[in-house]
Amino acid sequence: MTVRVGLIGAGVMGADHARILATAVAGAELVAVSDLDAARMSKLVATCKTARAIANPLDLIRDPNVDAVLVASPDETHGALVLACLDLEKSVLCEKPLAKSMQECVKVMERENAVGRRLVTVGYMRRFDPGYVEMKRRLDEGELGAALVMHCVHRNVAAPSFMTGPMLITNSAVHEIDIARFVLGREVRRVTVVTPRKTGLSSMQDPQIVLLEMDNGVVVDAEIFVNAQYGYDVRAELVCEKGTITLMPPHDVTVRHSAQEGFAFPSDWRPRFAIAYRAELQAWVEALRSGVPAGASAWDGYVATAVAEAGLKSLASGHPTEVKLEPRPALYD
Ligand code: ISE
Repeated sequence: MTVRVGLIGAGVMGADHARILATAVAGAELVAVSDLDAARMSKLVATCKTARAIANPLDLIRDPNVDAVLVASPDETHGALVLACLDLEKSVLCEKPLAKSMQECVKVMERENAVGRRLVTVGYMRRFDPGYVEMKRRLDEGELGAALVMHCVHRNVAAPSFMTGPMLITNSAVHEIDIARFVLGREVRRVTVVTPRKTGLSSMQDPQIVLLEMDNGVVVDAEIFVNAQYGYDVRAELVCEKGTITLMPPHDVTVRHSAQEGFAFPSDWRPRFAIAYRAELQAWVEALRSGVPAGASAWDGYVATAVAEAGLKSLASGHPTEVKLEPRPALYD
């Protein structure tokens, strides 16, 4: 059976998902695209022979020819669209973050629990990146002993115009929060956001250092710098009792020329996480066919947003902030 996918959002990520679905994922077909920007929607539909335009996203969700929905619209629209999918018991892969507040994430979990089966996947694609997967595997293998510290770097070339200081946490650092939970298998108990000297190339507080204290004492430090200029650069090093695990730089070759040695950085996350995005979409399609969920759940989406909200409080107050989580519903065990 081919899964007929409806896509909401024809922006940067929506267009990339459409391209990956059309060229690199087996068992799925993009049948509909929705975007409030009619020109953008038509442009994407024109590149994809199998899809038609449906202006209203709720009509797309209701369309009987749409089996499953991919949400890649602006962050603040995610929660309502996921809830609309759950009302019709349709599976949905929602780009991060799951919703704009913890309360809205709780509503999503309540609605999914009322249905009684996992229908929501959150697009924390780093869980499918071979480097992070291997980091987790080597830690779990136990040879390096316990994890102690995780150092993370998250640098973008330049922030889009809609980005604000708090969005460094809710839109960018959420990836570090999710991947730290994934690799370490622990929850975050306290968050502290430290604000270094600001770059003069932007008016927002950039960079920010997000410190996560995990419930087993591991400390994660993540530098989030979204106007770093030189390239898209994501790094991670896990310091364990008997050694370290470091992500490899994401390039195939190093070039020596004119008395220099070097490699090119990608300009954004799409090439850097190309393998992860493809694997995430393929796993989602396979999960739809098999009924066995894969990837980040609504619970994971809720926790990332809850930790980010604690981070926002810390950013505002300058103090460490405790993370308080709801009990985890059995559906996510
Ligand atoms: C963007 O929305 C992403 O999800 C990227 O992975 C991240 O690196 C970037 O900072 C975000 O703005």
